Amino acid sequence: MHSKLAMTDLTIRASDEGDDDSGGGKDSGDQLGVATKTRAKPKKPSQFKVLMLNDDYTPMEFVVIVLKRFFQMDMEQATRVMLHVHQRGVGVCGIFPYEIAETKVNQVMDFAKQNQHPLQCTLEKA
Ligand code: TYC
Repeated sequence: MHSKLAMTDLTIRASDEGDDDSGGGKDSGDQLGVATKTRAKPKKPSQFKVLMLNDDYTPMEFVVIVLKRFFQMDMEQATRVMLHVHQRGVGVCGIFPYEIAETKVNQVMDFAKQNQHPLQCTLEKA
């Protein structure tokens, strides 16, 4: 993950003034007392798990279709995750930034509703 770094606040460094380079580096102050600190690290976007919940009515085949269609799983992965959810009650479909996770939950819920299955899908902070 890369983040934009940070010399946006027009900091003045010793080297910009034709001064010596007293070995300070860009984050140490200099003798003129000019602010030379770079901005604190931007936070990386937080991640969210997309969870699939078990129920008694949604066909196993439908859950496999969902996992293949919306989470790019192959038949083997999708079957393994579906069986895990069937046996344990809940399972992780994937981990994504918030907006992508939310979109996937909505896509799954819409697709289940269109097909009249009670399948439930939700988000949880990773
Ligand atoms: N328990 C369902 C059945 O026996 C299958 C199922 C698996 C449903 C996973 C939902 O998220 C689910 N038909």
